[in-house]
Formats: sequence, C-alpha cells, structure tokens
Amino acid sequence: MAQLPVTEEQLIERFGPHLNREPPGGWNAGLDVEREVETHCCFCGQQCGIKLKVADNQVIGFEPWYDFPFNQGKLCPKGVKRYLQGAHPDRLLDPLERDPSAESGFRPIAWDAAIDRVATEIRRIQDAYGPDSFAVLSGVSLTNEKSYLMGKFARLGIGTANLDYNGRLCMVSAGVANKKALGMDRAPNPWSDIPLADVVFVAGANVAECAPITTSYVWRARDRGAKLIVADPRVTPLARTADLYLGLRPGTDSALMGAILHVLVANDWIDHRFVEHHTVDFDAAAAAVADMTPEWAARLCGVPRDRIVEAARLWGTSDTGMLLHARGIEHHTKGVDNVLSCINLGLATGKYGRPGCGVSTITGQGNGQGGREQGHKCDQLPGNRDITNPEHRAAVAAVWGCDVDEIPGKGLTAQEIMDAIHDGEIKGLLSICFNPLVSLPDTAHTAEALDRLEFYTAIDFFLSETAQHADIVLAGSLQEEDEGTTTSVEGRTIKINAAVDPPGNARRDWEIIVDIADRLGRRRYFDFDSTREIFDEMKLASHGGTADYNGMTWERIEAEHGIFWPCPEPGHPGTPRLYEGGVFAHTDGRARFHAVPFRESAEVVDDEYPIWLTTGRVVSQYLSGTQTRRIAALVEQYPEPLCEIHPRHAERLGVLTGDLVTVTSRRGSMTLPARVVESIRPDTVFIPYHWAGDRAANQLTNRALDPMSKIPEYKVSAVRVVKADGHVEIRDKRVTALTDSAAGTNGAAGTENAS
Ligand SMILES: Nc1nc2c(c(=O)[nH]1)N[C@H]1C(S)=C(S)[C@@H](COP(=O)(O)OP(=O)(O)OC[C@H]3O[C@@H](n4cnc5c(=O)[nH]c(N)nc54)[C@H](O)[C@@H]3O)O[C@H]1N2
Ligand SMILES: Nc1nc2c(c(=O)[nH]1)N[C@H]1C(S)=C(S)[C@@H](COP(=O)(O)OP(=O)(O)OC[C@H]3O[C@@H](n4cnc5c(=O)[nH]c(N)nc54)[C@H](O)[C@@H]3O)O[C@H]1N2
Ligand code: SF4
Ligand SMILES: [Mo]
Repeated sequence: MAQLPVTEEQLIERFGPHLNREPPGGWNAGLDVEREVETHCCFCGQQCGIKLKVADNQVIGFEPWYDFPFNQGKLCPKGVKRYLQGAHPDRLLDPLERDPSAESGFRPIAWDAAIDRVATEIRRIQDAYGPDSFAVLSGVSLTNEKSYLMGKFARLGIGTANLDYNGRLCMVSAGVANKKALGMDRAPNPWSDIPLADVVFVAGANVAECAPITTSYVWRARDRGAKLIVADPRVTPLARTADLYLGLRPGTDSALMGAILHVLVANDWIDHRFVEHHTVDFDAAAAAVADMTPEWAARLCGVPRDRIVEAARLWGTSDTGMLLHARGIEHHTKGVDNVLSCINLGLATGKYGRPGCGVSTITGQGNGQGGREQGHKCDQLPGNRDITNPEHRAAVAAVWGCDVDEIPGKGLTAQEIMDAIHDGEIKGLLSICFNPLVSLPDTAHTAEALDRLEFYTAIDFFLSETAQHADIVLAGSLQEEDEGTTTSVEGRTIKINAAVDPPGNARRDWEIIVDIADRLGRRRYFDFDSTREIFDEMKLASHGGTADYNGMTWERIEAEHGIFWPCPEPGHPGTPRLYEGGVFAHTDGRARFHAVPFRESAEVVDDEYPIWLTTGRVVSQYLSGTQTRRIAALVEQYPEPLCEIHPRHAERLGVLTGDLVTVTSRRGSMTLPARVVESIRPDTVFIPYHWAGDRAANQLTNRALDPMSKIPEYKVSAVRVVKADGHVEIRDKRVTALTDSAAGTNGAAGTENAS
C-alpha cells in the first residue's frame, strides 16, 4: 500500500533534497533579531499587516502587527510561514543560462551577459517577425510600482502591444462587470462595512481558506444577528455556519441570481426610489428574468425552490446587505454575466453607497487590486485608462514624454498570447511573476507552446516550472527585498517596506527591467534611480484616471495605515466607500442594470464525461505553489492534490478515501487519491490546482474564455472518474487540520510564532 509522503524521509524522496524542509528552528536559527520591519504579507489580496524580524540581512521570523487595522495581528498559515522563503536553498542567486550539459539544465552567468542576451534576442525577434512577435507576461504579486514599470517597459522599452498579466486568470470578470455597471473597477466598500450588513451573501468564494481574515468580518456581522447565505457547490468551512446554503451545480450562478431577481420583482422587494434616481435599464433586467422562475432555477441549479425564494426574501427585505463573490462565479465563460447578475441584485434593492451595503469581489492576488490599475493589462494604460481612447493615450504620453503614436495599441490577453505562441505568431516571451505552465488551463497545450518559443526569459526568485523552459532566467527579488506599495482587497493602498537586500547576485526586479530597457537604447524613458521615483511618476500618470493616486505620498500611506483611492489631490482623505449618495462613476452618475440571460458553460457533461469538475484552492497552498510548495509546514498540511468526491458517487465507483482515482477530461488525465466528503455535490468533483506535472489539475481544464473578460473557465469541465489501482493513507489529522485552521478562532489560523 503506497503512502502519501508525510514523514520527512518520504517528503525528501518525493520532492528531492531541497524539499521544503527547513532545519530545526528555521534556516536562520541562531541569529539574534536586529530589527522589526512593519510591512505586509506577500500572498493574498487581504495584504495583512505583519512585522518581519531581521538579522544579518535575513528575515528570520515575524511578529503580529496588532496596530494594522485590517487584520489586527491575525494571520493565516501562509502569512505565518512566508518568511521561510528568503533563505531557502532553492533561491536563485545568479542569472542562469540554459545549458543542456549541466545537471540542472542551467549554468550561472554574469548579469551583463544575461541582459545582453535578452536585449539582443528581443531585437532579433522583432526585426525578423515584427514588433508584436515578442510578448510580455506580467503578474500582480508585483507592487504597484513594478506593475506600472512593466506596462511602460512593454510599450516603450520593447515596443510591443502584446503585454498582459496573470490577473487575467483572476479578477477580470469582476473588473469588466464593475466597469460596465458602475463605471469603476474596485470593491465598493471598505471591509469595515461587512459587520454592518444585515445579510451577508457569499457566492463562489471559499472565504475561510482563501480570504481567511475576511471570515472574522463575516462573523462580526453574524454576532450582530446578520443572516449568512452561501452559494457554492461545496459546503465550504464558512458554508457550514450559514443560515441558508445554496449548493448549486457549477456554472449555474446567473440562473440562480436571475431567479432571485425574479422573486424580488414578483414580491416588489425593489427599492423603487433608488432604481428611479440612480440607475438605468431596470426594465430590461427585469424582463430578462421574467421566465426565470424559482421552479425553473431549482431544476437547473439543483437547489430546492424554497431556498431560492428564501434567499430573495432575506436579501430583499433587509435594510443593509453585502454580497461577496470570488472566482467561483468569475472563472467562467460567462464570468462577466455572473457578476452582472449579482450587481443587479444590489442595485434593485438599493444596496450601494451606504454603510453595510455593497456587491464586492474578493480580490485574489496580493496586489490584485492595484496591479489591475497601473497599466500592464493589454487594453489599459495607468490610472485604469483605456489604451484605445485618444484622450487617455494623450494624457499618458504627456507624462511619459513620448509621441502618442509610440504607445502601441491593444494587444492580446494572457491565454491568447499563449495560443499565439502555440500558433507560431509570437516567437519571444519575457515573463515576470507568472507561472503559466501550472496556472493556465490545458497544461499540455501550454507546454507545447513554451517549447515553440525561439527565446524565452523569466524573472523569478525560484526556478518555477515555467522558468525551467527559459533560455535565460533572471534572478529577481522577493517582496521584502524592495519597497513600494500595493492596493489591498478593500482598495486601500499600503506601504511595502524593504526588510533586506536581495541575496547573492539576485537583483531587485525593477533594476533588472530598467537595465534591459537601457540595453535596448531606451534609457530616456526609464531614468529611475529608486522605487520612489517610479511611484512619483506613477502617481502623475494615474492622475485624472479613475484609479487616481495623485494625492498619495508614501509618508501619508504609512501614517494613515493606507489610503483608499481615488485620492486625486494632496490632502484628499481618500475614498473608503464608493458611490455614496448613489452617485456612480458613469458620466451621468447612474449605474446600469444589465439583462442577463442564462447560457450553459462551454463544456457540459454527457455520457462520455458525465461528472462536473471544478478546481480551486486549499488554505495552506498559494497559487501555482512555487512559493508554498517549498515551505515544509505548509506542505505537510496538504502535501498533494486530493479529489473531493461525494459518498454516493464514491460508492458507485467502489472508492474509499485514499483510493486512487483517474480523472479524465477531453484535454488530459490524472490519477490522484480520492477524499470522500459529504461537502460536495454528488455530480461534481473538486481538485485543488497548486501542483505541477502529473499532479496539475490544469491537465484537465478547458481553455474556453469569457468573450468579454477573456478569463478561462477553470470552474467547469466535464470529466470521467474511474477507480485506479492503489491506495494511500490520508491522515485524518491532516484533513482535520485543513478545516480546523481555516475555520478556527476568528476565522483564521490565529497567529503563531514559528521562530
Ligand atoms: N489559501 C489560498 N488563498 C488564496 C489563494 C490561494 O492560492 N490559496 N489565492 C488567492 C487568489 S489569487 C484568489 S483568485 C483567491 C480565490 O479565492 P476563491 O475564489 O474563494 O477560491 P477558489 O477555491 O478558486 O473558488 C472558490 C469557491 O468556488 C466554488 N465554486 C466552484 N465552481 C463554482 C460555481 O460554478 N459557482 C459557485 N457559486 N461556486 C463555485 C468552489 O467550490 C470554491 O469553494 O484566493 C486568494 N487566496
Ligand atoms: N485550475 C485552476 N487554475 C487556476 C486557478 C484555479 O482556480 N483553478 N486560479 C487562477 C488564478 S485566480 C490565478 S491568480 C492564477 C495564478 O497563477 P500564477 O500567476 O501563474 O501563479 P503564481 O504562483 O502567483 O506565479 C507567480 C510566479 O511569480 C513568482 N513571484 C511571486 N512574487 C514575485 C515577485 O515579486 N517578483 C518576481 N520576479 N517573481 C515573483 C513566483 O515565484 C511564481 O513562480 O492561477 C490561475 N489558475
Ligand atoms: S490572509 Fe493569509 S495569505 Fe492572505 S495576506 Fe493574510 S496572512 Fe497572507
Ligand atoms: Mo487569483
């Protein structure tokens, strides 16, 4: 009987000698703390405040930072352990060049040679195939300053239209919907509004595991007597505490929300005054749901009719309410529609612009909010400006000191860039802070594409699975090795402080970018000597855009524990709550309802592939896992992907927890242990996606995109599940640890001093 690797020996055997396990006391044991640096967690969009303990230019531990208002000292397991990355033996200390004769496939080279090679290849490829044949993929674990720099670098440094970012896999459906309906792409509320809500409606968000600190906000609302509604195909840890659970079939959210609007209209639970004075197109939205009866939705979604009516009653008759959604409704070919159908519910009942009211996406990545405003999206310029709008282009060209025509037009989105690489239209790629081989759908397709590149360079601090395909790997910086700002889930811009310098010959990301620009002969646009100078230019470039940072200074941001944008002028207090008084960001001040008809997902189940597959996360791992798969305590909590499967489904297959199952889709197949749980629908299986190679959930997923946001449909594929040979012991302790820590005191794992 095989075992899951749970002992140290087994972990080493499975993951190799650098396996994620720090020596007793940590890699930095024996060092005395010299100072503590107040900064923020490098992982999710909550951006918890944390103090890093520093000695001998190394981060050797952490302390809770009780004064930071958002998390008040609380952290989840990832925040507690993140400090173990800096001194990890896998840390890249030099630039690397591909060398098939070397054991690792790479050999270290000097910076000068690395930068030269990158610049030469960029020009060679562009000369041979045209400017847009070289693409850039960026990421939003990067600070605002670096996000801004990447946008400017792709446009003016390289001169390519094909630049996009990993937020394309994340919040873009919400972004498009928010801009369409409300005129602006930001959570409308500070999180301090959540406890003021009489109803909290959580749709497609595993709050306890993915936004752990938000749990405490929801529970504070419940302490006041608020009702909690959860819509998710899985009974997540938060759903276990819900007053009303809507266990819908994946891909049916807009039908559920449409039926709720239908019931609101039928019972006249509509705020007519708000609708009349602050919105347009209510009638169109109402007409679109005229046939979406709760009976119809009950059949389609697999949720009892009475629960749909009850959800409408709770939402429609409460004075205040917040609807929080995340990738569960957004990772769809109708992700934008799903979000619009939620916004309709908020507008119909006047739940905007007041304390305790709002429909808000829970932004995922660390700088998922700020990084989607600074202009490294394919259709965007800084300040959340539109790259196709002549006025917006002129405003940015004036700050950049370039000719408007020098700024390329709209380029391809992230998945489209990978598809164009696959098709041979794009020949060169520079990526930073993005691990597409693990995170894009249809891994086989991504791997084929990467192998077709004539030149690929990656900037990372670990040799990610994607970076292993690179010709040149540039050793970049961890968050704590540079300063700058990020903007959290709430729209609060906060200060990241440098604790240490990059180790060895690793360099700060921005310095690498500026050097490449210099080598391309574009120094005049990149005359930056510090991150602060980038911030100062970024502020100017954002001025007049919707995401206006012009009035912020680093000093104010620190003194005030963050500033909510828009903050257009010095002295402006910032804007924690948007749309106060019902004034929306469209030029007429009114929000737009949208008619949202229901359509099925790109792939639906059939006789051959009869089960719905949905994918997502677990509390102890982060995204593509490059960082968290290297931290022992997090690995032990959940070492490998498990396939969640309902007891009735498992019984049909003759499968018990720990038995291996093979899950097959039209794209690929993987074999992994089953975890039999009552918390999932019998027609659905769930696999977390944080692993690579034969453990990658994205071997199975579909490349179909939302036509507006271009987000992939990670949340719905059709699969076949069969029993495979083999069994692994899955320790109850680990499975329990997963849920206990996620739903523990105050909703997070609490703080823990691991040093
Ligand atoms: N621990 C941890 N935390 C993270 C991250 C991480 O990797 N690990 N990543 C961060 C990032 S970048 C992101 S984007 C967020 C993601 O945060 P979430 O969106 O909360 O996380 P997911 O697990 O992707 O999906 C959320 C839920 O959607 C449900 N779901 C699946 N299909 C459907 C559907 O069709 N309809 C509905 N209503 N629900 C559905 C799943 O069962 C799951 O419980 O988390 C952030 N925080
Ligand atoms: N099946 C499935 N797939 C999914 C999802 C899903 O729910 N299901 N979720 C999607 C979502 S929401 C997201 S956000 C994506 C995320 O997917 P990715 O963005 O590809 O994942 P990350 O792990 O963030 O990759 C970031 C890489 O950048 C590096 N990095 C981190 N910070 C920095 C930095 O400051 N500087 C530099 N130079 N490098 C850095 C890390 O080491 C890592 O290698 O995955 C998507 N893929
Ligand atoms: S919730 Fe966890 S991962 Fe997210 S910022 Fe806080 S400590 Fe970091
Ligand atoms: Mo994300």
